[in-house]
Amino acid sequence: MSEWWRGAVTYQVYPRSFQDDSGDGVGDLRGITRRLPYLADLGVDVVWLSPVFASPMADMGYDVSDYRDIDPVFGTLADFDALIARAHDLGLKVIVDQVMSHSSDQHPAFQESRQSCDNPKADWYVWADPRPDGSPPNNWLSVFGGPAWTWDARRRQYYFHNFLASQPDFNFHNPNVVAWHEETLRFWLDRGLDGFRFDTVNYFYHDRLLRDDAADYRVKPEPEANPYNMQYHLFSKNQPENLGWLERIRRVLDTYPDRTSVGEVGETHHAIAMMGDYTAPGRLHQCYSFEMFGDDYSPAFFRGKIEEFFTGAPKGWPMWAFSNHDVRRHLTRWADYGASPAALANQTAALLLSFPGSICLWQGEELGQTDTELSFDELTDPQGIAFWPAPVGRDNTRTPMVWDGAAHGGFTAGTPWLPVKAPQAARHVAGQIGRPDSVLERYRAMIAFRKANAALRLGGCQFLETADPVLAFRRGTGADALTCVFNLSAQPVAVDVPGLGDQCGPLQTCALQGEVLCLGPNGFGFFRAKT
Ligand code: GLO
Repeated sequence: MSEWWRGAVTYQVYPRSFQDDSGDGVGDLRGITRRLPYLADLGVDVVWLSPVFASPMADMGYDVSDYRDIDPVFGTLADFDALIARAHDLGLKVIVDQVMSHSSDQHPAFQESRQSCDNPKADWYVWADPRPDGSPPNNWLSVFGGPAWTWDARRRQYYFHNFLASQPDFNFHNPNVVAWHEETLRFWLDRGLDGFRFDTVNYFYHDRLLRDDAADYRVKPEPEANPYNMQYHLFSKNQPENLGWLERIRRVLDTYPDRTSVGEVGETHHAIAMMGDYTAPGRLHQCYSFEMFGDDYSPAFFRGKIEEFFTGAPKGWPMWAFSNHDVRRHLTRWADYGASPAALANQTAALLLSFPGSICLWQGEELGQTDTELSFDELTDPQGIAFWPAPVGRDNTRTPMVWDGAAHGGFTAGTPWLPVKAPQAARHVAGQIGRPDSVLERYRAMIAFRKANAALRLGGCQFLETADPVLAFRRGTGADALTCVFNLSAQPVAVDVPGLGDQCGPLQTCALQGEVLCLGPNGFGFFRAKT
């Protein structure tokens, strides 16, 4: 079994927004297939597709109504097979989001389950009687607002949903549910898929006793925009039974050669420890979380997260990302730390792509994209609408990929489902390709540099003691070792880093004068250690 995924670079495609070939304003599989050479040229190893399965799209595909078919808006199973074949021809792997914790309420299993308390699917979802006063069985809340329980008049019971009421949670305590999900995995693996990104891997199981979540773990005393963040989720998720299910998933994957898995840990309190636990030997290959999606851009922050992971889980494997389809783009979040958007984009490319673990890029970050400003009327995301005007940013980051200077950035010949606006429209692929100083070409150079250096992909990571705002670490050992130094601020800084060695790598924005390294605003450099 090859471990090709260790240290690899994944590129997340949001199918609705990547390339529309049909002209209906929504991206599709044929559009993605047409653009695969762009991704192969960029040098990434893996393409991760956000969900493409049949769905009423209440949560843009994270609400699946048929786990074994493609939604017509994206194409057909034949289009999917063609995408995989083309990707493999180009040397790219493909993984797809699997949203197994919950389905759509339109899924036939839920439709059957809600009919009565004794039908064959009655126990496939989480049903519970009301309390004597008619209220929900406990205090569990939904991530998307309101209680996590919705009343069903026919069954005269509540059903549980961690997300929308139209996303009922499966009951993983039922072995038939687990076995059925395993069959779905085999269905896609048999088609040649290289693995999965598993949505919300800490949400599969719930406490059978339905005990109340706690309110004693508040980070801030004042109310949050989302009351979900005012609870500590001891019982609605994060159950120990999750681990056994991850081990079963791994056993399925291991019956196929060279597959991988990435688990998304959706947790605010102990996400790093959970990533380690969930990637212990025999469990998932890699885990991903929201840990680097906040506002902090300090040396202590990055050092703290990376050290915490590898100290706690020397045998685990993280996947790091700075942005995705659920959060504001990092060039928007960290704008205050950038001398200019381009300087910050170049630095964040170099920083992320020199981290130990695997790396995930979010579509458009290689163009230096920022969030699109949208009015309330333009929003489509239920979370963004529920918590307006809190900066949730899911629509703002999901606007279409910008390919050229044509209408709608060349994304569609129709009317795009989310608008392409200035200044994002100007940062198009066609205008950056072949221009060595563009953000796109710097990403390409940095991806190639990581690929060419085993120290960056697979080497250990030792942090050097440098003062703020400098972050410095050594990757790998011996003659291959590289020292990576970053000035995480918009002001120039000089720093004394003994024994740096020779400058190397494609993206230097610093000068070495004796032992003193002069780093420009957002400057950084790579050095080959002297042996
Ligand atoms: C993050 C997912 C998110 C979905 C949610 C429900 O957690 O990527 O987009 O809305 O998980 O499936």
